[in-house]
Amino acid sequence: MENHKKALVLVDIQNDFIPGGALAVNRGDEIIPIVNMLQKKFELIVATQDWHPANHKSFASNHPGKKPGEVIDLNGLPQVLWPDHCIQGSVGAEFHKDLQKDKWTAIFQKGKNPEVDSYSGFFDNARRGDTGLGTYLKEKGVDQVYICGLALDYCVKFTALDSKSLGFDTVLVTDATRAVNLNPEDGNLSIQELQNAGVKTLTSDSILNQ
Ligand code: VGL
Ligand code: ZN
Repeated sequence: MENHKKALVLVDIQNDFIPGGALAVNRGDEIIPIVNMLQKKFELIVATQDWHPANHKSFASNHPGKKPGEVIDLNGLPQVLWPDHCIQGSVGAEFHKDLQKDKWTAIFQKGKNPEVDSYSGFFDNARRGDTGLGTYLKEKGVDQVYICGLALDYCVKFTALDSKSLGFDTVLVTDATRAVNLNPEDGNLSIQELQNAGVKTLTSDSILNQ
């Protein structure tokens, strides 16, 4: 086995992305027991948290006449409009109650600037704001980043792409994520896009059995 320093990054496993939540990801709850088992295999675990002010411009409600799912131009970037979700301090923004949290060493919040969305746990969508996650992992000597969470076609995908671009050997745990699938193939296309970018894909059983 190679001598890697590994980290597990848990992306946005928050109530609003779980069935019953404001931006529910179909079968998003199914990843919770898998993620909890995965956590037993890692010494370094961090989480990201979507954390929006109520006036965030990714919310359709802040654009009169617009509906969730429509795409607008937001300060020069295409922006999918979402239902209000993960509002700072709300129950929807809390991590799922069954998610094990005791081993986490840091939480990186994102999406705080109302003028730009932030799918990646590293940078905002304009790649200007930086959560500090990349510096944190480098300071810990991490070279291999395992990624799971919600949602595959948005925050998980962009977190994995940024991880790879920052030079981390990056692994997506394919059964520990679920997609929004605004278009039914978005999840599958995301996996292809990640593989094309050099992100590796593994299922949890291969990690749990090693
Ligand atoms: C997410 C849409 C909007 C995600 C966050 O966590 O994938 N998706 N905000
Ligand atoms: Zn969001």
